[in-house]
Order: sequence, then C-alpha cells, then structure tokens
Amino acid sequence: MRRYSAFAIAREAARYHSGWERAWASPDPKKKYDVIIIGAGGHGLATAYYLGKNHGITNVAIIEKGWLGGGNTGRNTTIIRSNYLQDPSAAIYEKARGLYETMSQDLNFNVMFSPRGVMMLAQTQHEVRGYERTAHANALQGVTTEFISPTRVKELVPIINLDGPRYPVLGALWQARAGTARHDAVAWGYARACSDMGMDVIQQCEVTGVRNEGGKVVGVTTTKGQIDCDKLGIVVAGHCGDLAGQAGFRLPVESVPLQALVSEPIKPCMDVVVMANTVHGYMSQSDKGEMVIGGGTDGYNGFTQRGSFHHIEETVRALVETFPMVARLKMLRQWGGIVDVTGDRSPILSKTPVENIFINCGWGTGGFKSIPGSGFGFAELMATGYSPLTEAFNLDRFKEGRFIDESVAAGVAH
Ligand code: FAD
Ligand code: PYC
Repeated sequence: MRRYSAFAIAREAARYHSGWERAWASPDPKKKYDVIIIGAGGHGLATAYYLGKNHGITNVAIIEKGWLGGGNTGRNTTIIRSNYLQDPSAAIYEKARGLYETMSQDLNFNVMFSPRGVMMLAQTQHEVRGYERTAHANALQGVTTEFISPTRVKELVPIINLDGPRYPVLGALWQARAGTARHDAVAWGYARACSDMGMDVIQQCEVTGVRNEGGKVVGVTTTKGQIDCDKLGIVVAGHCGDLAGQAGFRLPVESVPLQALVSEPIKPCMDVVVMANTVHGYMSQSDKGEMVIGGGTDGYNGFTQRGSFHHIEETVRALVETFPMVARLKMLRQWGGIVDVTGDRSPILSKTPVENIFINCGWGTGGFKSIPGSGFGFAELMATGYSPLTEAFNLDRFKEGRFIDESVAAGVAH
C-alpha cells in the first residue's frame, strides 16, 4: 500500500485526486483462517494489527456485522487518560496512552491525537481524598498526574464556575498528557494497516454461531457462510454476552446504553477536557468547535443505541451549573452505544472454558483510551497463551474474588 505523505497530497492535488488507492480491501471470506476476530471495533482491529506486527500471524479475518468502527468505537467521546488506581490498570492504560503518542506515525494515518490535558474535578471532600490517593498511586506506577488547586483549575479552564449551586470545585486530578483522538481514524488506521498485511476485514457479516468440537473451537457460522479457524477472539463489547452464549459459556457482564451529545460549533473556548463526576457530566471541544458532552449510563440494561431522554436532561443540568455558558448553546445531535460493564469496572482479557476461544470485553464506558494497549496485550495472549499486561484481567478473578476495583477511575460515565 502506498504511504500517505505531504508529497502524496501534492501529487494527488495536481491530478484531481484520481490516484488514491482504497484504504482497505473488502474481500469475500476464505474457508479457513489461523485466527478469526469477531468485532471490527478498535479492540478487535488493534488485536489483529499486533498479531501481525508483533507475532507474524497474518492469516487473520476480522468479522464485523455492521461497518468497521460503527459500534462504541465510532460513538465514543474519545477521552484518553491513564489515571487509574490499581497497578494492573495503570499498566495497560499507560501502555495504551504511550502508544497513542506515536500512533499516527506507526500507522501512517493521522489519528489526531491531542494530548491537551484531562481534569477530573473534585467536588466533595470524599473525592478530594480519592483523587489525592490516585495521584500518589500514579506516582508509584510511573503515571504522571497531580492534584491541583481550584485556582489552577480556573487558570486552565476560564469558563468554569467554581462555586456551583450544588457542589463547589475543591480541586482536580490533572493529567497533562492525557487528551483525545479522532475515534474513527483509529479504527480506519488499524483497518488499513491490517489490510496491508494481507488480513481480511469482512464487513456486513454477522457471526450467528460459534462451532466447537470436543471443547475446542473449530469455526463460526456467519451470514456469509461457515468459516473455520484455529483460534477465535471475541471482541464485541456490548454483545459479548450473546457471543459467549453462542460459544457455550456465561460472562459476568451487563450491557447498558451510554449516550453523548454535541453542540453547534462555536469559537475555541476550552482547550482541555473536563470531567465532573459528582454532578455527572463531562465536556471537551472538538477541532470543529462543537462542545462534546456526555453523562452517565442508563440505570437499566438494554441494547438500544440511543439512551434514555431523562439522562440528557440530567447531563445538561450538570454542565450548565459547571459551565454557565452551556445554557446558551444549541445542541446539534445525540447518539448512544451499548457498553459492557463488569462488577469491578475493569475489563476481561482472558482464555475461556472453550479451548482456543479468547474473550476481550468489559471495557464499559472507558475502553477507547485503552485500544492500543489492549490490542498489544490481547494479541500476545492469543499468540503465546500469556501476556503480563492481561494476566490480572482473566475471568478467574470473579471466581477467586481478586477484583480490580476501578469504580472511582471509571468516572463520570459509570
Ligand atoms: P466496539 O467498538 O463496540 O466494537 C465491537 C464490534 O463488534 C461492533 O462494531 C459490533 O458491530 C461488532 N459485533 C457485535 N456482535 C457481532 C456479531 N455477532 N458478529 C460480528 N460483529 C459483531 N471510552 C473512553 O476511553 N473514553 C471516552 O471518552 C468514552 N466515551 C464513550 C462515550 C459513549 C457515548 C460510549 C457509548 C462509549 C464511550 N467509551 C469511552 C467507551 C468506548 O467507546 C468503548 O469501551 C470501546 O469503544 C469499545 O471498543 P470495542 O472495540 O471493544 O467495541
Ligand atoms: O473513560 O474517560 C472515560 C470516559 C469519559 C466519558 C466516557 N468515558
């Protein structure tokens, strides 16, 4: 595949953009692959990418029932941070954050990583203590965060109201090299790199059955026919319970709608990301000028990619008290995704009761930030049977009570 470069843009400009190649192929499925990944979201695509790049496994199909990145990956609000509390979380999220720093160069695809800084407001004494504790834990883990004063918060975010009607801002957990990236570009960049390595990205192809013989996976049934494989990765976020059921085991995961909304575009007014977890709202400004806004998950399980109406009202109320200027904004559109939530708010990257089936799910409301780290570790687990990055996140932790409690770090959306 030809590289994207300033020279290529100039060349194509001179010939009316007639020479661009398709970014990825759309092949029919082969009869058999070494590895099938179900789900062409960020995690599935990143897993395939690292199977090829780090382990030389390229006879791989990534099977997607819709269009690539059309699940949560293309619906999320793109906050990237690694300010988690527990050591295994800090390891995988910081690995991911580091990989985001060079992702555009690595993939030769501009993912618009913008390390503009993320702040989580502390609005109760309990939150102050919680975030101070996280900052100390992060220092030990080699993750650079700090607890900052209200004065510093105001310097960084002049439009904020420190004296909200319900909760004052008492400080914030600040990660200066956290930020955002363009969500679909992450999926597109990985898809292009996978296709370039000879892998098949198969869209509009739903997996309807998982076939195993003698407790070992042999393939899948899809809307494009039966496809065999030696190893299978299930990476389908909110649909993981369904796919696990097809494979014959159960997961400790609930699927819940999570929604977001954007305003009309306005002039630049806020160049960091702010999360207000107590009042339940968060906001950043996109490069187009829209204010990107989100709140919490619905209070009940569901598979609607919309979210309930009362949540919009609660989210906007939280934002209006934190940023009074929001009251004068018109909202442009609203959407939702189906997120996969575990009891300890940590993901599952694991072998399963069926030999050679691996599961990557449970990222809940916070898995965009972890895509490259998750792909790196999960590919290692699938290729070699062990990864230090994923070991703590295995399914057995629910049987053994080794929970990785990240309910504070999961933040506003949970
Ligand atoms: P997905 O991107 O959902 O990909 C799974 C794919 O599997 C889908 O494309 C789906 O179509 C496909 N699939 C399902 N069933 C089948 C089947 N039977 N056959 C074939 N294909 C199938 N995270 C952050 O870190 N920061 C944020 O700011 C953030 N904000 C969010 C805001 C919203 C509104 C939402 C919904 C999520 C947010 N998240 C955020 C969470 C993040 O989006 C997810 O954790 C992450 O995108 C999950 O990626 P994935 O690849 O596992 O899943
Ligand atoms: O994980 O940072 C996050 C997040 C913010 C909003 C949704 N998820």
